[in-house]
Amino acid sequence: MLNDVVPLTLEQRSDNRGSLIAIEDYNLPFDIKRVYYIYKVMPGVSRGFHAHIDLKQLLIVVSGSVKIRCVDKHEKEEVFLLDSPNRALLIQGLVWREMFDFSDNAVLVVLASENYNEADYIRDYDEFQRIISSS
Ligand code: T46
Repeated sequence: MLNDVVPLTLEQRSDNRGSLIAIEDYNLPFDIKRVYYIYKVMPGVSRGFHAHIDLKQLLIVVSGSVKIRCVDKHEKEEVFLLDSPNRALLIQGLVWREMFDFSDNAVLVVLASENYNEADYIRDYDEFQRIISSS
């Protein structure tokens, strides 16, 4: 298991009309300050390639599928497949992430604990390694 990366199964309410999933802040280890979504990703394109200094996020693929490669502060690495709206990935520490293999209908929704702040990004892998080796 990686440090600070937790795959979650969300509770679905399904009946003969379909399914519904509700996410409320009491289900999360953070208050939601921002929501963004990524879609229409071109075939073969990868995104991410960064870590955050202080951000907690819940990633959910509400349509299609995406793979997410995470590297934790011990430089352990794992690839997670999000291929169902009831699967989510909680990322809450110094974790390098790369999203790839987006299916053509993929919609990745992200709930975040902080507003957008470019200064919170570590976009250089060498810098990420320096920070984790000194933390
Ligand atoms: C992450 C992964 C999963 C904004 O203006 N506001 C925002 O809230 C975000 C997230 C981005 N932007 C701007 C910054 C860039 O000009 O949108 C553009 C694309 O962002 P970026 O290249 O950072 O997108 P990804 O897909 O590489 O990474 C995003 C998040 O930035 C990141 O926090 O964890 O999704």
